[in-house]
Amino acid sequence: MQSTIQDTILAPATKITTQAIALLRISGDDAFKIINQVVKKRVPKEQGVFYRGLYDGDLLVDDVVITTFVHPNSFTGENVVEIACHGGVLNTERILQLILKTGARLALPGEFSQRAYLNGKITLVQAEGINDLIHAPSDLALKIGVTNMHGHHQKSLITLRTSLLDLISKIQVALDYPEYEDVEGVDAKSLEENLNVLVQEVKKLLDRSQRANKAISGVTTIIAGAPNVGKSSLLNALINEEKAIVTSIPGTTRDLVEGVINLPQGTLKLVDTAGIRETSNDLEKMGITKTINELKKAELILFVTTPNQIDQFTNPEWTKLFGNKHVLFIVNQIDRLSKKEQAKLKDKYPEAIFISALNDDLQPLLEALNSVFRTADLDSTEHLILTSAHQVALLKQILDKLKTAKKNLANLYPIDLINVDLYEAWDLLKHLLGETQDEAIIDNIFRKYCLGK
Ligand SMILES: Nc1nc2c(ncn2[C@@H]2O[C@H](COP(=O)(O)OP(=O)(O)OP(=O)(O)O)[C@@H](O)[C@H]2O)c(=O)[nH]1
Ligand SMILES: [Mg+2]
Repeated sequence: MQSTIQDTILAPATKITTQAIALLRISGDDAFKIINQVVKKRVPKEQGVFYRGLYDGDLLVDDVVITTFVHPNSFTGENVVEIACHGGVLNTERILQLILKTGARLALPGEFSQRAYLNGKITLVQAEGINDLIHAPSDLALKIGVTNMHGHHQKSLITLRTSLLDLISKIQVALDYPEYEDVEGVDAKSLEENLNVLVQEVKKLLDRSQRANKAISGVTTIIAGAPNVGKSSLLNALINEEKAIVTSIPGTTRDLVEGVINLPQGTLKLVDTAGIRETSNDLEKMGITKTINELKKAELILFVTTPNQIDQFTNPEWTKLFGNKHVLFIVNQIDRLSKKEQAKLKDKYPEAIFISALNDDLQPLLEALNSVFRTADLDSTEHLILTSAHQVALLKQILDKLKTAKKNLANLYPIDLINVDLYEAWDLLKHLLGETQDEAIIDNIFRKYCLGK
């Protein structure tokens, strides 16, 4: 049977596992009708919390707490009934089956949010915010999620659209009434200025969103350096797991070893590599080739040395491998030095980060890594940041359209041609605001919103 928006839907809001309480949610016209088929004492159609026995025929299944919301005052905007039952795989499954038997169907991933959106309860940015909040791997993602969920910045998208519409109307005036050349704001110079402001705003929003998304999804971070400096020890210490083999034999690591670390300001996808040196060992050579290839993909490089090899920082053999990538210079094994020797070295190399992977003394590195992501605009909650790939793609297209319009204006193209691109940008902005009726697009957006993904 085809799923429709008229169906009353059901889904566990918590994972089905052994736990004290599990939560099942029912949403749709028939939510009250359905719950009243499995209780002896009626649940009234009003907002409230009710303690009831749940029955399959005459058989008591569980004692539950039922929370009710009446359309339109619920998350989805529909009648919603939430059942807090005793957790436990079998019990939750049995109640789920019982409710399905009485006429609800299992919700598709994200269908509750989709209904909330379709009923005007939340915007797309808010829906993404909820999703981000649930799946947040870092403080940064949490902050963006909760800010967007709250709808703080919807108005900045609306302002953007208003400015664009204003510009389009001015151009339209210039088109319709070419004789009114002196109408304020419709001369070529003002139009250019307005368009420039718009381009700058969209550029900033796109740049901010891309940086935030990179920080959330993970920056590819390569740990590189000569053999035996402690690269694998550093990977293990950072991810708090003995993942890579550590030995005192130079040339231990041959294959790439990967790990992920979530820092408050963002996530790093770490790759430990084979130490680079001249070698006649074929296996080691293969590892070194892998390292060099991996360095090309790096977004951040942790270049590890030791106190007695510190001059490698300026060795052109290394620096040419790094190109103009972001490199953090790390001096490992400082536990081998006295406090006095450490102080002297720190004075001499103020840009280096001194750590001991062996002793888990990594604080200076963790601070440096956090500040790699840290920029004032990501730090504050002042500005809108878009987090979904769909939104960022739309934003890119909008920027392209605005840039084309800008170029055409500068090249003195006919003004109606400029408006074509601006109209297209406006249309895309409507999509970004979620003002689309296209069911396939909406389905696509919401299907990824599911717990436990
Ligand atoms: N004293 C001291 N020893 C360390 C430290 N970090 C690593 N080591 C030791 O240095 C040796 C090499 O460590 P690894 O982590 O295997 O070094 P690597 O850079 O991965 O070496 P390759 O895989 O051969 O390139 C091991 O004996 C480690 O115990 C440190 O901070 N202090
Ligand atoms: Mg190693």
